[in-house]
Amino acid sequence: MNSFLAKYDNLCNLVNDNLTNYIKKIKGNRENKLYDAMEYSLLAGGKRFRPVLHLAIIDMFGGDIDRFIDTACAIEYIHTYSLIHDDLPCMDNDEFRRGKPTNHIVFGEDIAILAGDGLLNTAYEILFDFACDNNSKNILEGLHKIAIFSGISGMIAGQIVDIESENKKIDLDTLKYLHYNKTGKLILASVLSSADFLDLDDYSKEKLKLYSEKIGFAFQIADDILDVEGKFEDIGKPVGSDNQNNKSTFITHYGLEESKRILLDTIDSAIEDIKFFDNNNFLIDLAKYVASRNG
Ligand code: GRG
Repeated sequence: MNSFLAKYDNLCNLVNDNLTNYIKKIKGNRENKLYDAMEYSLLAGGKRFRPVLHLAIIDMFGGDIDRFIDTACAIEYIHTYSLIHDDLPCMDNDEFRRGKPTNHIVFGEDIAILAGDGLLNTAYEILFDFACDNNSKNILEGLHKIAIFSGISGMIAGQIVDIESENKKIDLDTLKYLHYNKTGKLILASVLSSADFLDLDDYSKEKLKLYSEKIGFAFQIADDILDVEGKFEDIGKPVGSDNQNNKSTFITHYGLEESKRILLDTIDSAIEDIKFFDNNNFLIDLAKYVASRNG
């Protein structure tokens, strides 16, 4: 295994090992369908891309990753809640996610809504615990960014445009706005919260912002390409769902080959941004991974 994959695995395992600690503590030995549903989606797989990115930034600047494992897990809770709600019959009505039946298929719609709500609220319990133990202005600013970028000025703002764009051909600016918010903002939050936690200077934060915006854009183009060219075993959901749901995507706007070119150009540009920093190998390889991932 090359050193990038070994390090990715390491960070990923750290997240996986700690992911359900908080729920287990509350659940104790009681049977509880809500906690089961929350755990089901958390442990159904997933690349852990956002928490890995969060910890990788901490590591690149010499921070102590163990100190930030809880904030990394909280980001994955927010991501997982968004997937559960996005899959609901009233939203995208998807039956598979991460290679397994979606939460509402297994637990029913009522429990799935509560499992999503539960994950979102638990994320904030974790973040507030962290704030109580680390009460300084830069830490609170980082936590604030996670809230803003996953909220109505971020991921939820993208989701509403997505819903309102169903069965419509939308223009490129709207498509970019949608994905900048829906997909990009939580990726941005994962990076910029780390930058705040480490109290980096403004110029470094600006460079990291450029890097993560490009990574978020590339992540979505790759997602659109995989929806055309991927395999169920790798992407964990049926191929061709965007087409079936009549969605505007980067492929419907640019075509497949041009989308691939834009993806590679975007990654090259993100790499230029991160080269500004020392100790940047992992973040360079992470950018390349976004372009070459098959799931
Ligand atoms: C319901 C408020 C609310 C928001 C939902 C993020 C989102 C908004 C929906 C997810 C649907 C989707 C397919 C988005 C496109 C890109 C994306 C975020 C894919 C899923 O993330 P991955 O590839 O998934 O990191 P894993 O399973 O690896 O965690």
